[in-house]
Amino acid sequence: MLRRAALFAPLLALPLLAAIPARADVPVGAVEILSGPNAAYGIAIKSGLELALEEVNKKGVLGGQKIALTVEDSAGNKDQAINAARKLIGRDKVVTIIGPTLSNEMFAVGPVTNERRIPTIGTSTTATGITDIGPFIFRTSLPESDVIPVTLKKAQARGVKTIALMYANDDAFSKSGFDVMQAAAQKLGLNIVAIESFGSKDSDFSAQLTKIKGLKPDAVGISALVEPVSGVLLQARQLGFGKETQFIGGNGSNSPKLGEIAGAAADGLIVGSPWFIGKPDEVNQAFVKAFRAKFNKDPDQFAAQAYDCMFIVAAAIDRAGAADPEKIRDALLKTSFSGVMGPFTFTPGRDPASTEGVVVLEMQGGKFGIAK
Ligand code: 1QQ
Repeated sequence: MLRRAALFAPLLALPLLAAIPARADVPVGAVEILSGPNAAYGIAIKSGLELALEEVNKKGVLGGQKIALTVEDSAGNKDQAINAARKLIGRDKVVTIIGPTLSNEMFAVGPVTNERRIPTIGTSTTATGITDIGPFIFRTSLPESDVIPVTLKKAQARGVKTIALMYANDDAFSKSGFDVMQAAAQKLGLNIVAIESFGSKDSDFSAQLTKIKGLKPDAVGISALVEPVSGVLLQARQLGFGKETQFIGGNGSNSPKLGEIAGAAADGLIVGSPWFIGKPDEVNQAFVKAFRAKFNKDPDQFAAQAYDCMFIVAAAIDRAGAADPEKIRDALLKTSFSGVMGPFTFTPGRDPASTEGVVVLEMQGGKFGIAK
């Protein structure tokens, strides 16, 4: 009996231990597109977040607490995105939300999460006006207004003088990207010969493309998400657009999905990007290696941006000193981070401060390389 009691002696210490509150996880949410036609974006983002989280949780935050990440699927749908955010706030008590994926969704979700005073950070939202939604809305993605002018400059350097613009008129990112393309083209003195729009779910672009073909522009700029951009390119090739036409995309085109859907039809398309897989610095190369090992495929821009964001959030929680959304918001503003995207700080308006490092990529054989 005595020996037995000795064995259980450590249990006597338990009531004492129980008096110390358990170190609860810090709940963080993400609203991303995991199903439907735009799932490639959200799945890349989720992968980037999860890879970073493994590293973050080795040390934890706030002296050893783990971040518990819950990713909800928005399916690219505004109402579903709002419901997802409400669930994350109400059920999971998240202290920060990453996402949603599309600007279109952020314009719906942002007002809700801003009102609930939950810091909400887009990692892929590039439309004009995202952070104007309110003081709790941040983004780590470079807006199209910082990227498109660089892309058009590249096209001009390649000899482009005339351009036709096409855009999806039912998506906030696509419309905003078009406005930016138009303004940037005008600023560079390019001659805009045609402006044509379509719906994101359209599959027939022949009327618009036939009209544009007759005008023989040097370039065609397309502001849309990856499925319609792919559809436009496939049909353009059928209608006889060849290498003489410089196709130009926006952030929606900067996905390997473009090569998967459009194949050789996407060859030659150029797009500006804040990140490139071949970035030689050690941090990026380690990220690419770890991503390949975990997911058995290459990361894309969306994964890279999400990867950095998770570290930015973890550091902000630490600086906040508590799992408190208000304090995390203030701490986010003091972000000073260097990740796979390079050095990162927020402007007082909660946009990325540095526009350095934009590279122009060109699609060739289903892969993006540096445009020459
Ligand atoms: C936006 C975008 C999309 C291409 C993200 C996937 O840039 O909606 O703002």
